[in-house]
Amino acid sequence: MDMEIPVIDLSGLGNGDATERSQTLARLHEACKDWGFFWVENHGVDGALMEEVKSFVHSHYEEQLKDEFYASDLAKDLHAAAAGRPEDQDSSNKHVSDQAVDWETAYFVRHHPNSNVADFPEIPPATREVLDVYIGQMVSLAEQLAEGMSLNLGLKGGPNHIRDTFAPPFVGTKFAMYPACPRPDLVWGLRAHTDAGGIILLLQDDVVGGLEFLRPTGARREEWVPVGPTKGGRIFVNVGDQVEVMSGGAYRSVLHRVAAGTEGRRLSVATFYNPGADAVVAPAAREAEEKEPCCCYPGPYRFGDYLQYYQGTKFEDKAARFQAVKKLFG
Ligand SMILES: O=C(O)CCC(=O)C(=O)O
Repeated sequence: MDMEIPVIDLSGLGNGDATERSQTLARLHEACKDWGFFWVENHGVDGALMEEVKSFVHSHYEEQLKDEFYASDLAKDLHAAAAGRPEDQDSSNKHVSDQAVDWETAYFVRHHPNSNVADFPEIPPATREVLDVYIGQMVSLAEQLAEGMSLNLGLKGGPNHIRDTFAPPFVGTKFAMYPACPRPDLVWGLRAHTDAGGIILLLQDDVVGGLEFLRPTGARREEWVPVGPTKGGRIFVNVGDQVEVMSGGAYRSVLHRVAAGTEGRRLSVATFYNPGADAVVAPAAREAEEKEPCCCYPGPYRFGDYLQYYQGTKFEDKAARFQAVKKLFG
């Protein structure tokens, strides 16, 4: 089975050439159906703006987060284990690896429907303006992908089906750094999970990899696929649980994790284009089908209820979560 992560050139979606548009939509459909994650290029997000965001994340980490992170109990435990002090051997290994911890330092900025950037007074006004423009472009990209997915799935609400269901969407960004880790054998950068929401757009580090996705490779076999650092201003995309539910399983949210590494700090900037808290999500009817959509998925439910349940079960089995949500909320 092909292990090259798809790269989709999105210029074909809006350049007025009907053949290119249908080929690009077909590639998007294959990537969503067979992978659940893919790279996009010529995506309409300004490269210089992406660089400004990355440089903000690096300096914010150096100035605000790094010292505190390395002073944490987790960092002290791992440094002790790496130094191999006798009292830290074995028991400290278990101590660290048994804990529900991740070797990351992150903060979450909400943009829509209301911004919480005021909670981060250390982000200067000029950077806030950069972030606003950047997020505007990321939302346009997410909407373009949502339109393509709605069309490809033939959803009854037409090209705006996903967008209308999410409205007003929740948009937020997780700014994360995975600092250099002295004992990456003892801890994950981020434990394996699927994402709760809709469409996730990731700026990846230019140098340090670590993100891995689980992909079926044949009958009952699966393999972790390393994503690697970004190339040429590409953006990494994956679909969340709500897209899986709405598509009735045609598209799947895929389990992913981040490996900690000794190499050096790794940046990731994940923008989440999700349904609003009161949006009602359910398997969506298809234009071509008379029958009711698949009943093995939960829905209709309020996304806010799903999210609350997800927060306590993020690192647990997705199928069990879907069943529990079906029982609890419909
Ligand atoms: O750091 C990454 O590349 C992925 C982060 C992620 O999966 C998450 O925050 O949910």
